[in-house]
Amino acid sequence: MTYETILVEREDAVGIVTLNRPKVLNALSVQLLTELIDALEELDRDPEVRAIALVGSDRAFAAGADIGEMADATSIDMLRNNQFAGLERIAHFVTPVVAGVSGYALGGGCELAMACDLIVASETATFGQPEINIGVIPGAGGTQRLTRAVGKALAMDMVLTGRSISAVEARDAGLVARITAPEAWREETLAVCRTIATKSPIALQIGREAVNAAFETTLAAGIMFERRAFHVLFSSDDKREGMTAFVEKRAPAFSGS
Ligand code: CO8
Repeated sequence: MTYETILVEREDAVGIVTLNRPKVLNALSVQLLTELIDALEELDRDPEVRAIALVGSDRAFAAGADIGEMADATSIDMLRNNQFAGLERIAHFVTPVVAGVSGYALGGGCELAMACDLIVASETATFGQPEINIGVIPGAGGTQRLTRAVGKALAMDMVLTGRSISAVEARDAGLVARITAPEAWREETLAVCRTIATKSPIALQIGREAVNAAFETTLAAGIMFERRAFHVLFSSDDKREGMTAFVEKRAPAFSGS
C-alpha cells in the first residue's frame, strides 16, 4: 500500500509512523485512519520491529477526526465507515506502540494517543475532548480510556466543558508517562522505543496484556492472570538468557523465544 497521509520509517528495531496532514493539523480522515492501521499492522507483523513510535508534528499530534469529512455524515454513514474501529486492534498487537505528542491531541487525536501503550509528550502538548463544542461526544474511546486514566472528575470536566489540559496536568493526572522540553519530545519518544526494543519481546507482549487486563477484571482475577503469565515466561529462552546474563554480569541478548 502506498501512503499519502502518513510517513513510515525504520530505525533499526524501531518502526516510526508520522501522521502527515500538516495543513489540517493531522485531522484524522478515513484515508489517514485506513493507512495508519495498515502501516501499524504491517510493522507489528515484522519480527525485526520491536517497538513502534507514533508521532505527529511539533504543532499537532492530531486535532481530531476530520470535521469537514463528518459535517454532512449521517448515523448510517458513520456506522458504515466505522473509521475508528481499528484503534481497538492496537492493544492486541505483539509490538508495543508509544505515542509521541507535541501540540494538539484533541478529540480523535487524544483517543488515538490513549489507544497506544503509553504517551510521551512535549510540555507544549494539549489534550482535550472538545466534541461537546460541535454537538457530539467522544466516539473512539474518549469517555472510557480517559476516565480510566484520569478519573471521573477530570474526565467529566473535559468531556462536558470541552476544556483542554496541559501536558503537566495530563502527566499529573496519569494520562501521560513523561514530558519533555519542546525540542526533545520526538527524540525522547524514540529513546523510549529503543529501550523497549532491547527487552524480551515475549515478556513485553505478556506484560502489556497483564497491564491491560487490570482495566478489564477484578483484582483477584487480574492477580491470577499476572501469576499465570509470570509462570509461562519461565518456559522462555529469554528468561534463561536474562537471568544467566545477570549472573554473568553481561547485557542480555533476547531472541523472542
Ligand atoms: N478537522 C478538519 N480540519 C481541521 C481540524 C479537524 N479536526 N482541526 C483543524 N483543522 C484545520 C482548520 O480547519 C484549518 O484549516 P484552514 O487553514 O483550511 O482553515 C487548519 O486545520 C488550521 O486550524 P486553525 O486555523 O483552526 O488553527 P488554530 O491554531 O487557530 O486552532 C485548533 C487550532 C484549536 C486545534 C482548532 O483547529 C480546532 O479547534 N480544531 C478542531 C478540534 C476538534 O474539535 N476536534 C475534535 C473533532 S471531533 C472528533 O475527533 C471525534 C472523534 C471520534 C469519532 C468516532 C467516529 C466513529
